[in-house]
Amino acid sequence: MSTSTTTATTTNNTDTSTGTAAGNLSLTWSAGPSDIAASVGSSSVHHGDFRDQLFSKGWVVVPNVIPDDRAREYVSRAHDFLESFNLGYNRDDPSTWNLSSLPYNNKGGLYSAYGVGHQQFLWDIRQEPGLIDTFATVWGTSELLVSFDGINISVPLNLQEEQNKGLDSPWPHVDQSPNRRFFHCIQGIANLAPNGPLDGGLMVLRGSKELYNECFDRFAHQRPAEGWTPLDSYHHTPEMLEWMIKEKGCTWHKVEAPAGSVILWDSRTVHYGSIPLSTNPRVASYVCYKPAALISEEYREKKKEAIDQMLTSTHDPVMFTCRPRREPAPNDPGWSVRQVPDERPVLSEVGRKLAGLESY
Ligand SMILES: O=C(O)CCC(=O)C(=O)O
Repeated sequence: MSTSTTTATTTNNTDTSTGTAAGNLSLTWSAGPSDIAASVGSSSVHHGDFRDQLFSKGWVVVPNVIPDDRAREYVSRAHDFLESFNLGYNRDDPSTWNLSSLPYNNKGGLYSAYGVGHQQFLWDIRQEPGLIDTFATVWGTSELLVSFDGINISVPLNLQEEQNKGLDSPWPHVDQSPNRRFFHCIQGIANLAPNGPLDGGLMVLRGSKELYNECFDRFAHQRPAEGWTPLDSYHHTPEMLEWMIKEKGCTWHKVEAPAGSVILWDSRTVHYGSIPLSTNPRVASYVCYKPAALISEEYREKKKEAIDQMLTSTHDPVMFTCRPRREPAPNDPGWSVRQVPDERPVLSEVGRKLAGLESY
């Protein structure tokens, strides 16, 4: 795969409104970072590889990125993580597969608490050469920074319990502020266990990326008085979804992926993670890499602080928020067990550069 270095171009591709600080989050929006992205994601350039589908349809599965034996090992270490809380979960005993035996998660298997983003096994996944190469191909540079994202370990639970708690409800969203009307980010899932049609996994709304700008123009009347959120996360209203599906012909698609593959998607593609309808646990870690040249000094410092404090972050590695260490939630039996990884992760030289601790 090509890992050549691209020089950033500086056209004036600015956001459509200025980001304001939301709560204690300060978002720096400058034209620079968007410019590099805008020069990369064009669907009119033919690459002859996975990028053609990624940039045209908005998602793609790239197989054989992580060797099988290591994918299996990561699955096992994910279950080690769940079992290490000693709340009753046992990977080999389906009678223990229930919410009360598991540490706190949301959407039926999404872990971001406990500083999980800095568990050694998640750092080992991020340092996988095949993953780095794949994102280097996307961006045209191997000088990348990586997110401190969490992991999805969706153990099939009692479906009735999941329905009662609303865990089976779709949560269609994009991970991009409606203010950014251009290609900005490619998200990734390192898919560690085989993922078939009934397994929990990524659902994408086919055709939604192309409608990204039109949707927010068409539904401008739904723009809140204070403006669209500056955060890179927007959950679509039922009217928007109905318009995309009924009027524009978009259809939901379950992305199937072999173990050791990476699923990539453009953050403008409407998506959500579905719970398993099979008996197979889903193990998938969220990974996102962007060129190191895109980060500001402010965010480079924030990366160092996040590592120092073992905080898990949102997906964009150069413009992110950290999930604060919080007070225990009522349904958080793991909180008193652990709030950060019991050991600090050991990073290779490559890992330290990806983390932003060392410069390229
Ligand atoms: O778990 C999934 O498949 C979806 C994850 C997701 O929505 C996200 O990372 O933004």
